[in-house]
Amino acid sequence: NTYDIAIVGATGMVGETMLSILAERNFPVGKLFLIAGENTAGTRIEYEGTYYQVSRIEDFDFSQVQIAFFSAGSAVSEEYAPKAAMNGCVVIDNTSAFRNDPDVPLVIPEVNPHAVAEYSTRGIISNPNCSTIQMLVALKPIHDMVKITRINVATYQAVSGAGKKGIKELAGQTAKLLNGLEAKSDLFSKQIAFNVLPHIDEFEENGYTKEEMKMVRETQKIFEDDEILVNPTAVRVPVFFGHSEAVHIETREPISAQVARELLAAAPGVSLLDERENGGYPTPVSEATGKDDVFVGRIRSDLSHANGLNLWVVADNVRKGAALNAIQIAEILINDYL
Ligand code: 2RA
Repeated sequence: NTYDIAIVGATGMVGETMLSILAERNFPVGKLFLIAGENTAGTRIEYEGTYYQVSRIEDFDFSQVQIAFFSAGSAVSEEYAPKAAMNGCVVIDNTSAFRNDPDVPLVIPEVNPHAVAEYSTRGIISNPNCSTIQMLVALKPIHDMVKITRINVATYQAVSGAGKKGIKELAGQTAKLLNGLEAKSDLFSKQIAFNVLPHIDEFEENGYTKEEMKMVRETQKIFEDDEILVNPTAVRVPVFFGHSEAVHIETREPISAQVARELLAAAPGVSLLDERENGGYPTPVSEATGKDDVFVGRIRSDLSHANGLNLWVVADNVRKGAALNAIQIAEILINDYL
């Protein structure tokens, strides 16, 4: 069995990564259609030895495909994903457009694979935000054992989360500054090179940013637990690939660092690097970039709280944070439902 696939946003960071992961995992691709906005339509892209012309979404008939991956921004998903689903294909959407829709499953294969069963309600499955995915892959085994009641998290997010433009801005500013030239900011609100910005996406009424509120809302939906309290601060840092997170949890039952370490060592999709010595912890550059796993280290009891535990969680935000997770959802879909 092969499956005819469309990738919307094929020339973007996530689209390109999805193509390479589809090949890496020998996904049974039948016909492949690459779709992008008008500014990159017409590009030719090679996949498994064949060249494909990127076409414009306005001209595309989604009844030609069984699965359509969307990663071209929320506006494109809002406009075209329902139409694509009406044409009989299953949409796996990487944007935030439908994540809070009760009729749209929000899936992390290592955490709530059963939720894929709801795909046919709207014909859309949402991929969670990258910062939510890596956090919940790490927290799932602990939550299952001792129930997490509260999560405090500070994120350190790579500029690739803002796409190719984010990478370009960090590289450009760094080069300019190292040559004693002025560095201006276009994409980010302030200089990102040699700096950190406590602001990702827009501000909401309550003073949190949309990026932070994604982690609150998505955690409650994916864990199917409206009581779990989440208190995020999302920060942009001058790193190209790989989001890091300082996670501080409170659990209903106490759990020791040692038990947490054992749980995580056996957890699907997790690589443990937790040695109390030089280099005994994961970083975006040395471990996560280009890899599929979520890396966890710095596990220690919270010295300020009886039922508290701290962990450091790092993952490639473009792979597990978006492209890989979406393809793992598609694998569940074709193995169990289509
Ligand atoms: C970011 N998570 O890092 C958001 C969207 N990818 O910018």
